[in-house]
Amino acid sequence: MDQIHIKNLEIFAKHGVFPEENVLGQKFVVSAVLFTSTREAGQKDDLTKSIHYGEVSHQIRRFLEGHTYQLLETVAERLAEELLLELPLLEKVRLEIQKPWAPVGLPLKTVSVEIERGWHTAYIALGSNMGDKKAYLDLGVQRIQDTRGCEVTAVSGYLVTEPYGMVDQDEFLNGVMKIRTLLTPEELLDRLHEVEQEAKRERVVHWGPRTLDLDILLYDDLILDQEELHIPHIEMHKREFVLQPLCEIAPYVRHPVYNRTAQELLETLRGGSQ
Ligand code: PH2
Ligand code: MG
Ligand code: MG
Repeated sequence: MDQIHIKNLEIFAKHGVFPEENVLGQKFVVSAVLFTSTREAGQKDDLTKSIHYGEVSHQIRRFLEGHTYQLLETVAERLAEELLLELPLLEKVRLEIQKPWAPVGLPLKTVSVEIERGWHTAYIALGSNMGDKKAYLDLGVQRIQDTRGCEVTAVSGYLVTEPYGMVDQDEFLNGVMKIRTLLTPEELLDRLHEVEQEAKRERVVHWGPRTLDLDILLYDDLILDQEELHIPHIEMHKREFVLQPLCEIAPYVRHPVYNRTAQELLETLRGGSQ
Protein backbone atom coordinates (compact mmCIF):
# COMPACT_ATOMS: atom_id res chain seq x y z
CA MET A 1 0.00 0.00 0.00
CA ASP A 2 1.10 3.58 -0.64
CA GLN A 3 2.51 5.60 2.25
CA ILE A 4 2.61 9.22 3.32
CA HIS A 5 5.43 10.05 5.76
CA ILE A 6 5.69 12.66 8.49
CA LYS A 7 9.21 12.56 9.93
CA ASN A 8 10.47 13.94 13.22
CA LEU A 9 7.67 16.30 14.13
CA GLU A 10 8.81 18.09 17.33
CA ILE A 11 6.21 18.71 20.06
CA PHE A 12 6.58 19.97 23.63
CA ALA A 13 4.33 17.93 25.94
CA LYS A 14 4.03 16.46 29.44
CA HIS A 15 3.82 12.67 29.21
CA GLY A 16 5.89 10.61 31.63
CA VAL A 17 5.91 8.40 34.69
CA PHE A 18 7.82 10.90 36.88
CA PRO A 19 5.72 13.75 38.35
CA GLU A 20 8.27 16.36 37.27
CA GLU A 21 7.79 15.26 33.64
CA ASN A 22 4.06 16.00 33.97
CA VAL A 23 4.84 19.52 35.27
CA LEU A 24 7.91 20.68 33.37
CA GLY A 25 7.29 18.89 30.08
CA GLN A 26 9.89 17.96 27.49
CA LYS A 27 10.43 17.43 23.78
CA PHE A 28 8.70 14.57 21.93
CA VAL A 29 9.52 13.66 18.35
CA VAL A 30 6.78 11.94 16.35
CA SER A 31 7.13 10.09 13.06
CA ALA A 32 4.08 8.72 11.27
CA VAL A 33 3.64 6.49 8.24
CA LEU A 34 0.09 6.80 6.89
CA PHE A 35 -0.97 3.82 4.77
CA THR A 36 -3.55 4.86 2.20
CA SER A 37 -4.03 4.57 -1.53
CA THR A 38 -2.70 7.75 -3.15
CA ARG A 39 -3.65 6.52 -6.64
CA GLU A 40 -6.82 8.52 -7.22
CA ALA A 41 -5.42 11.72 -5.68
CA GLY A 42 -2.31 11.32 -7.80
CA GLN A 43 -4.27 10.71 -10.99
CA LYS A 44 -6.66 13.61 -10.45
CA ASP A 45 -4.26 15.96 -8.66
CA ASP A 46 -6.97 16.28 -5.98
CA LEU A 47 -6.10 16.59 -2.27
CA THR A 48 -9.63 15.67 -1.15
CA LYS A 49 -8.91 12.11 -2.39
CA SER A 50 -5.90 11.82 -0.09
CA ILE A 51 -4.81 12.63 3.47
CA HIS A 52 -3.55 16.15 4.17
CA TYR A 53 -0.19 15.71 5.93
CA GLY A 54 -0.32 19.31 7.19
CA GLU A 55 -3.64 18.78 8.94
CA VAL A 56 -2.48 15.46 10.35
CA SER A 57 0.67 17.10 11.73
CA HIS A 58 -1.44 19.69 13.57
CA GLN A 59 -3.80 16.98 14.79
CA ILE A 60 -0.83 15.05 16.22
CA ARG A 61 0.42 18.19 17.98
CA ARG A 62 -3.02 18.98 19.43
CA PHE A 63 -3.30 15.41 20.67
CA LEU A 64 0.08 15.32 22.42
CA GLU A 65 -0.41 18.78 23.96
CA GLY A 66 -3.99 18.09 24.99
CA HIS A 67 -3.40 14.94 27.06
CA THR A 68 -1.01 13.78 29.76
CA TYR A 69 -0.22 10.06 29.83
CA GLN A 70 2.37 8.19 31.83
CA LEU A 71 3.55 5.90 29.07
CA LEU A 72 4.81 6.47 25.55
CA GLU A 73 2.91 3.25 24.79
CA THR A 74 -0.34 4.97 25.74
CA VAL A 75 0.43 8.10 23.75
CA ALA A 76 1.10 5.94 20.69
CA GLU A 77 -1.93 3.67 21.21
CA ARG A 78 -4.44 6.48 21.73
CA LEU A 79 -3.04 8.64 18.97
CA ALA A 80 -3.15 5.75 16.47
CA GLU A 81 -6.77 5.07 17.42
CA GLU A 82 -7.76 8.71 17.03
CA LEU A 83 -6.14 8.98 13.60
CA LEU A 84 -7.75 5.74 12.37
CA LEU A 85 -11.18 6.80 13.63
CA GLU A 86 -11.00 10.32 12.21
CA LEU A 87 -9.32 9.84 8.84
CA PRO A 88 -11.66 7.78 6.62
CA LEU A 89 -8.98 7.06 4.00
CA LEU A 90 -6.41 5.83 6.55
CA GLU A 91 -6.14 2.01 6.46
CA LYS A 92 -3.15 1.57 8.74
CA VAL A 93 -0.68 3.77 10.60
CA ARG A 94 2.84 3.26 11.93
CA LEU A 95 3.78 5.65 14.71
CA GLU A 96 7.11 6.22 16.39
CA ILE A 97 7.20 8.48 19.43
CA GLN A 98 10.62 9.48 20.68
CA LYS A 99 11.63 11.14 23.92
CA PRO A 100 15.17 12.42 23.30
CA TRP A 101 15.46 14.07 26.73
CA ALA A 102 14.09 11.11 28.70
CA PRO A 103 15.35 11.48 32.31
CA VAL A 104 17.27 8.22 32.35
CA GLY A 105 20.42 9.64 33.95
CA LEU A 106 22.63 8.28 31.19
CA PRO A 107 23.76 9.73 27.87
CA LEU A 108 21.56 8.37 25.10
CA LYS A 109 20.35 9.69 21.78
CA THR A 110 16.69 8.92 22.25
CA VAL A 111 14.17 6.39 23.51
CA SER A 112 11.05 5.56 21.56
CA VAL A 113 8.02 3.33 21.11
CA GLU A 114 6.89 2.25 17.64
CA ILE A 115 3.56 0.61 16.85
CA GLU A 116 1.53 -0.30 13.79
CA ARG A 117 -2.28 -0.31 13.99
CA GLY A 118 -4.99 -0.60 11.37
CA TRP A 119 -8.44 -1.66 10.30
CA HIS A 120 -9.29 -5.35 10.01
CA THR A 121 -12.20 -7.11 8.32
CA ALA A 122 -14.11 -9.77 10.22
CA TYR A 123 -17.21 -11.89 9.62
CA ILE A 124 -19.38 -12.75 12.59
CA ALA A 125 -22.12 -15.38 12.75
CA LEU A 126 -25.29 -14.55 14.69
CA GLY A 127 -27.67 -17.14 16.08
CA SER A 128 -30.66 -17.26 18.44
CA ASN A 129 -33.21 -19.92 19.34
CA MET A 130 -34.95 -18.46 22.39
CA GLY A 131 -37.44 -15.66 22.96
CA ASP A 132 -37.71 -12.85 20.42
CA LYS A 133 -34.99 -14.22 18.13
CA LYS A 134 -35.04 -11.39 15.61
CA ALA A 135 -34.77 -8.79 18.40
CA TYR A 136 -31.71 -10.63 19.80
CA LEU A 137 -29.96 -10.70 16.40
CA ASP A 138 -30.80 -7.02 15.88
CA LEU A 139 -29.37 -6.28 19.34
CA GLY A 140 -26.15 -8.08 18.40
CA VAL A 141 -25.75 -6.03 15.23
CA GLN A 142 -26.58 -2.75 17.00
CA ARG A 143 -24.22 -3.30 19.94
CA ILE A 144 -21.30 -4.09 17.64
CA GLN A 145 -22.11 -1.02 15.53
CA ASP A 146 -22.11 1.05 18.78
CA THR A 147 -18.71 -0.33 19.84
CA ARG A 148 -15.80 2.10 19.52
CA GLY A 149 -13.49 0.83 16.79
CA CYS A 150 -16.18 -1.37 15.17
CA GLU A 151 -18.31 -0.59 12.13
CA VAL A 152 -20.85 -2.98 10.68
CA THR A 153 -20.48 -2.83 6.89
CA ALA A 154 -22.95 -5.55 5.79
CA VAL A 155 -25.63 -7.72 7.38
CA SER A 156 -27.18 -10.76 5.67
CA GLY A 157 -30.84 -11.58 5.80
CA TYR A 158 -31.88 -13.73 8.76
CA LEU A 159 -32.90 -17.31 8.03
CA VAL A 160 -34.81 -19.89 10.03
CA THR A 161 -32.74 -23.08 10.41
CA GLU A 162 -33.13 -26.51 11.97
CA PRO A 163 -30.92 -27.07 15.01
CA TYR A 164 -27.61 -28.67 14.08
CA GLY A 165 -25.75 -30.88 16.55
CA MET A 166 -28.06 -31.09 19.54
CA VAL A 167 -31.32 -31.40 17.59
CA ASP A 168 -33.87 -31.57 20.44
CA GLN A 169 -34.34 -27.80 20.72
CA ASP A 170 -36.24 -24.97 19.06
CA GLU A 171 -35.35 -23.85 15.55
CA PHE A 172 -32.77 -21.08 15.11
CA LEU A 173 -32.69 -17.73 13.45
CA ASN A 174 -29.23 -17.22 11.89
CA GLY A 175 -27.37 -14.50 10.03
CA VAL A 176 -23.87 -13.16 9.33
CA MET A 177 -22.44 -9.66 9.55
CA LYS A 178 -19.31 -8.15 8.08
CA ILE A 179 -17.44 -5.60 10.21
CA ARG A 180 -14.41 -3.34 10.08
CA THR A 181 -12.61 -3.31 13.37
CA LEU A 182 -9.63 -1.91 15.21
CA LEU A 183 -9.96 -4.62 17.88
CA THR A 184 -7.62 -7.60 18.05
CA PRO A 185 -9.27 -11.04 17.73
CA GLU A 186 -9.09 -11.51 21.52
CA GLU A 187 -10.62 -8.09 22.20
CA LEU A 188 -13.34 -8.74 19.63
CA LEU A 189 -14.15 -12.08 21.30
CA ASP A 190 -14.39 -10.36 24.72
CA ARG A 191 -16.73 -7.76 23.26
CA LEU A 192 -18.92 -10.45 21.66
CA HIS A 193 -19.15 -12.20 25.05
CA GLU A 194 -20.22 -8.92 26.70
CA VAL A 195 -22.97 -8.49 24.14
CA GLU A 196 -24.08 -12.11 24.63
CA GLN A 197 -24.22 -11.40 28.37
CA GLU A 198 -26.36 -8.35 27.76
CA ALA A 199 -28.79 -10.65 25.93
CA LYS A 200 -28.87 -12.62 29.20
CA ARG A 201 -27.29 -15.65 27.66
CA GLU A 202 -26.69 -18.42 30.17
CA ARG A 203 -24.13 -21.02 29.22
CA VAL A 204 -25.95 -24.02 30.69
CA VAL A 205 -25.81 -26.73 28.05
CA HIS A 206 -23.00 -26.83 25.49
CA TRP A 207 -24.64 -26.28 22.09
CA GLY A 208 -27.97 -25.89 23.92
CA PRO A 209 -30.64 -23.18 23.56
CA ARG A 210 -29.32 -19.62 23.53
CA THR A 211 -30.75 -16.11 23.33
CA LEU A 212 -27.77 -14.85 21.35
CA ASP A 213 -24.65 -16.55 20.02
CA LEU A 214 -21.97 -14.45 18.31
CA ASP A 215 -19.06 -16.34 16.71
CA ILE A 216 -16.06 -14.99 14.84
CA LEU A 217 -15.92 -16.80 11.48
CA LEU A 218 -13.04 -15.03 9.73
CA TYR A 219 -10.63 -12.22 10.66
CA ASP A 220 -8.65 -10.97 7.65
CA ASP A 221 -6.88 -14.10 6.43
CA LEU A 222 -5.68 -14.93 9.92
CA ILE A 223 -5.26 -18.52 11.11
CA LEU A 224 -5.30 -18.66 14.89
CA ASP A 225 -5.70 -21.64 17.22
CA GLN A 226 -5.90 -20.92 20.92
CA GLU A 227 -7.69 -22.77 23.71
CA GLU A 228 -10.65 -20.39 23.65
CA LEU A 229 -10.50 -19.02 20.12
CA HIS A 230 -10.15 -20.68 16.74
CA ILE A 231 -10.09 -18.60 13.56
CA PRO A 232 -11.44 -19.49 11.03
CA HIS A 233 -14.34 -20.91 13.07
CA ILE A 234 -13.61 -24.61 13.25
CA GLU A 235 -17.04 -25.77 12.05
CA MET A 236 -17.99 -23.05 9.59
CA HIS A 237 -17.44 -25.18 6.47
CA LYS A 238 -19.87 -27.81 7.85
CA ARG A 239 -22.71 -25.43 8.57
CA GLU A 240 -25.18 -24.37 5.95
CA PHE A 241 -26.72 -21.92 8.43
CA VAL A 242 -23.35 -20.09 8.40
CA LEU A 243 -22.32 -20.48 4.75
CA GLN A 244 -25.65 -19.49 3.23
CA PRO A 245 -25.88 -16.04 4.89
CA LEU A 246 -22.11 -15.59 4.43
CA CYS A 247 -22.51 -16.22 0.69
CA GLU A 248 -25.24 -13.64 0.56
CA ILE A 249 -22.84 -10.85 1.64
CA ALA A 250 -19.42 -12.27 0.63
CA PRO A 251 -19.56 -15.19 -1.84
CA TYR A 252 -15.94 -14.62 -2.85
CA VAL A 253 -14.39 -14.37 0.61
CA ARG A 254 -11.78 -17.13 0.87
CA HIS A 255 -11.30 -19.58 3.72
CA PRO A 256 -7.56 -19.31 4.49
CA VAL A 257 -7.14 -22.95 5.56
CA TYR A 258 -9.16 -24.74 2.88
CA ASN A 259 -8.34 -22.11 0.25
CA ARG A 260 -11.94 -22.18 -1.00
CA THR A 261 -14.42 -19.35 -1.35
CA ALA A 262 -17.58 -19.29 0.74
CA GLN A 263 -19.54 -20.14 -2.41
CA GLU A 264 -17.35 -23.18 -3.11
CA LEU A 265 -17.64 -24.39 0.49
CA LEU A 266 -21.43 -24.09 0.32
CA GLU A 267 -21.61 -26.00 -2.96
CA THR A 268 -19.36 -28.75 -1.58
CA LEU A 269 -21.47 -28.99 1.58
CA ARG A 270 -24.72 -29.17 -0.40
CA GLY A 271 -23.22 -31.70 -2.76
CA GLY A 272 -22.42 -33.80 0.29
CA SER A 273 -18.92 -34.62 -0.98
CA GLN A 274 -16.70 -32.95 1.62
N1 PH2 B 1 -25.54 -23.11 16.77
C1 PH2 B 1 -24.97 -24.09 17.46
C2 PH2 B 1 -25.43 -25.46 17.38
N2 PH2 B 1 -26.45 -25.68 16.40
N3 PH2 B 1 -27.94 -24.93 14.75
C3 PH2 B 1 -28.45 -23.95 14.02
N4 PH2 B 1 -29.38 -24.21 13.11
N5 PH2 B 1 -28.03 -22.65 14.18
C4 PH2 B 1 -27.06 -22.34 15.09
O1 PH2 B 1 -26.69 -21.15 15.20
C5 PH2 B 1 -26.51 -23.36 15.87
C6 PH2 B 1 -26.97 -24.66 15.68
C7 PH2 B 1 -23.84 -23.83 18.35
O2 PH2 B 1 -23.43 -22.58 18.28
MG1 MG C 1 -22.02 -21.00 17.74
MG1 MG D 1 -20.44 -19.17 20.35
